Amino acid sequence: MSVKSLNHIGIAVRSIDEQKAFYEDALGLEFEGLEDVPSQKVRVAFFRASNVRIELLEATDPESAVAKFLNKRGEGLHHLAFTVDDIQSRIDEFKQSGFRMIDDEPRAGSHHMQIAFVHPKSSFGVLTELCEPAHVVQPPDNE
Ligand code: CMX
Repeated sequence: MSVKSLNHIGIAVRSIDEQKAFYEDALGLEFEGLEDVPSQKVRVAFFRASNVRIELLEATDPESAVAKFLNKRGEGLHHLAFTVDDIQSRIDEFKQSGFRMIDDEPRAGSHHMQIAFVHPKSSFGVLTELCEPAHVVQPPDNE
């Protein structure tokens, strides 16, 4: 069981608009765009820092995980996301090793990725996301 790389760092924010200039202008990171992720009830903004993305998470529903987090803990670091291959097998391995998964099966995340979370109580206070990027299907040579 091993992850491939750090994919992104999730940060819970009350307003993407208020924080965008900090990441884009003050830190000078490349702004990659905005995306709604209905399955997670969030709107996300992406900034590229070399091989890692910073993902700002804004709640789109007061009952969402991010809204609850903001109410309880305020703005700040929300999760670390690691790239994996074959996410279902990784989920099963984490469970077999005794870790508590929030998701027994992958869900749809941003950038067409399949994602699953390890419960922060099981991963020593750090909400940990496994994500498997969408695989681009190459057309046959003769198309
Ligand atoms: N990091 C660390 N600890 C966290 C946490 C986080 N992001 N979110 C909650 N916790 C802690 C809480 O503080 C609480 O601890 P205490 O009992 O010591 O106070 C404990 O976890 C349980 O939290 P809770 O408030 O009782 O439970 P919630 O209903 O808020 O659920 C969690 C917490 C992690 C299960 C839920 O947020 C979840 O399912 N998260 C996964 C999905 C998600 O976060 N989606 C948003 C990102 C989407 C994306 O990246 O696309």
